[in-house]
Amino acid sequence: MLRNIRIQVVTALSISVLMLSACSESQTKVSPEVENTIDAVHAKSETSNVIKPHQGINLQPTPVKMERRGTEVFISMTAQITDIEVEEGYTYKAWTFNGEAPGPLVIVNEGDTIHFTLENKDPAIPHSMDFHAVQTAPNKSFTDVAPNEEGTFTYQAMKPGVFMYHCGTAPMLAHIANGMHGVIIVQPNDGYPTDKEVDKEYVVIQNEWYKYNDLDDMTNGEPSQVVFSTKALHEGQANTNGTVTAIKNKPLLAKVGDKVRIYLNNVGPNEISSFHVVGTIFDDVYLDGNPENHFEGMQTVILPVSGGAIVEFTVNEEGVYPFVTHQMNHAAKGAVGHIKVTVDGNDDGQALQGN
Ligand SMILES: [Cu+2]
Repeated sequence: MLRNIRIQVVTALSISVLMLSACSESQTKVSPEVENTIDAVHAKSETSNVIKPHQGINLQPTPVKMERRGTEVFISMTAQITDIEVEEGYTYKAWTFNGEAPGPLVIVNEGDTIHFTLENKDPAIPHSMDFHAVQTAPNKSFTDVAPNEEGTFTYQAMKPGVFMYHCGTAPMLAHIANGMHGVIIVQPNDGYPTDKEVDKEYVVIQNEWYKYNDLDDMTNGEPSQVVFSTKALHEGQANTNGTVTAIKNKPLLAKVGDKVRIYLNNVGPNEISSFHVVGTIFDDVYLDGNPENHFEGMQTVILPVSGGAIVEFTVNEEGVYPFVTHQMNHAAKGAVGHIKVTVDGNDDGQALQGN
């Protein structure tokens, strides 16, 4: 038993060191060609590929408005142009919901009626909202809202889960890849069978970025960054954008012996995710976040684009547990985060290994 544990520890450490070195190499030892590309992309984002009406616009993030009256939920969000740091020193003039990319976390209950208002603060192009959490005719409920106008739509969230939302305006790929995506959680009325076992819970979202507003690269190219972000589910948790170092610099925290739950979604727009937490096996998994889709003992969970899951695992030993998409080329482009496990569950302030 002890021997097995030791093998697991050594394996976890060596894999994490490998990944950390791969990741830090991609961030610190950038070749001149890549540097030039980044400069070119950056320059482009400031000039040619920023459509004229967006030049000079950088709206501050706007809090989501949400009001509940029984099972009627009134949600107001904005479409707005806001600068998002994608990687240190590289800012992307993103098309966003509420000035975040991925957009703000939305949480409703199974059976709620959602009255959703989109305020389009973009002076130039229409935007829209497609909630995967609802069943409705898209040509009536997910329609475009014109620049400087508002649209209100009503639908019900009848199935529990961890769903993607995104702008559905054409060309949809450009709207999603430029930052208009996010997650809506529909909480099951009867909860999950493992609710009572869970000590800590977090939300993690994967997305990827391409050359600025370059539909050809978004269609035919490879992502320049693949990233994780986290959205605060409880007070005191970090709320980050899809930035290469976001979760690397702000690890998720847990205490020795905790069962950790992560609500996951991969908002793409193009690449699948193979979500794995180094040094653990998932005790419980709910694919798409539906309590009926209960799996046990999984090492890696595949998330199709727009797919969600809840993963739960127990951390029995103090240390740093990296999480990755196990598609290593994507981990090397940024999709690495960390869970720091300490005796008391607080950050001990020590630098993460390899940083
Ligand atoms: Cu849009």
